[in-house]
Amino acid sequence: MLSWDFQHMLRFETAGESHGQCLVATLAGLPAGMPVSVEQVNHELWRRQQGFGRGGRMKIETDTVQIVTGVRHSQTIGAPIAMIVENRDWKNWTEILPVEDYEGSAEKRKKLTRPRPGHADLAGCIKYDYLDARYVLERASARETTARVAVGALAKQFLAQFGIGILSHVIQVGPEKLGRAATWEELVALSERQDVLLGCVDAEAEQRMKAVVDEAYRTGDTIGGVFEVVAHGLPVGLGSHITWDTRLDGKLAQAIVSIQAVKGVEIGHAAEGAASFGSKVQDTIHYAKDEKQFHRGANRAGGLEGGMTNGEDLLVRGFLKPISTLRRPLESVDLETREASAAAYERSDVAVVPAAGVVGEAMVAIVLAQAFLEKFGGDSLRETRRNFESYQEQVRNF
Ligand code: EPS
Repeated sequence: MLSWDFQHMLRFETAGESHGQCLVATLAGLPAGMPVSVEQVNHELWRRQQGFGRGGRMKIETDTVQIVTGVRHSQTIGAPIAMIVENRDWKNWTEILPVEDYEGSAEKRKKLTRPRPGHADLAGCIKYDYLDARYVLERASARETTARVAVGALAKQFLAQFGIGILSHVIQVGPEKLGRAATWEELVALSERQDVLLGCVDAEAEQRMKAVVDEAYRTGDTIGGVFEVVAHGLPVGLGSHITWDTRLDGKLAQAIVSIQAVKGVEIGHAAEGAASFGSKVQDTIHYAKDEKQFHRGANRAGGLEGGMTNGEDLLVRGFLKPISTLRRPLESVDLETREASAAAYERSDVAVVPAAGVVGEAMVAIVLAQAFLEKFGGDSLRETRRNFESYQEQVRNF
């Protein structure tokens, strides 16, 4: 069976454990001649590390990419791109998680035998037949999202060639909500902020959100929330209504829900729409004869109709459950003794909503770059551009 990714011109894969030597990503299918900025990749990696609520690990790591293949003289050459991000923490784990086993390694292991409710620990142990969740949690960890963000940063650079931008913001932490829409300009300003705090465009709402994270810190708990990814400047017609697996909304949903701790996805104002009458939900259609352009009365659909982009901003939300590693652990069972036992505690984050938003941007960028290349193709960026411009002319003359 072909994996979903194999149907695509643009394919990526990640490898790496949370406390292993490094994270690795490969990306195949970007056209040749695309300018690549390593600095911009590193900036995205930096953004993913920010936010109030992150744990001690982020003080150890300063994620920096090494692009080792597929880019020469700051341009893609059409060959697969391989990237490495080193784990600085690895130096503390060389004896705990060695590649080659050694005499006496058993005493050095950091076994995790009390699975954390909500984590991959228990199901992973049963499935892979371990009594130690270490190997499961090492790969299940959201550390893996570093590699996704590196891939997404290249997808973003590709889309930027066509005037498409992708950003995110936090619209809810625990029960505290932003409660209004954000403009693209606000998102740009937010993305340039050095002090990310909770990644919310509204200072007052952000303080309310911070109070919730403070409470989680105080009580040894964790807290989730909602991020919104916005893609701006999209052409009409990425994705298609013709078959279930070409619908872009389905692909975006998979991409977002595949992010660690994300349990739900919303396109546009889906939840509100389900509770309203159709007359209050659909975005009315208008036409400016002078500009020869269609426009819409609102964007509650989140830029997608019939599984296709409709030219409005794409709005995709990810719903994060609270992190499953709690300082005040929940009830669990020891895998070795089968006795009731408090779940294991490992150093962890308390809230990660802004960071998850940056990962969401990366996943949306990858899906959009895939859809874009499916529609316009091209072995070189020049060829992709020619195809894109010819289609844009068709749209202008429609
Ligand atoms: C994570 C546990 C923490 C997080 C980690 C995800 O790592 P550690 O066990 O090393 O403290 O910080 O996230 C990252 C390392 C990262 O880069 O986002 C987990 O168990 O999922």
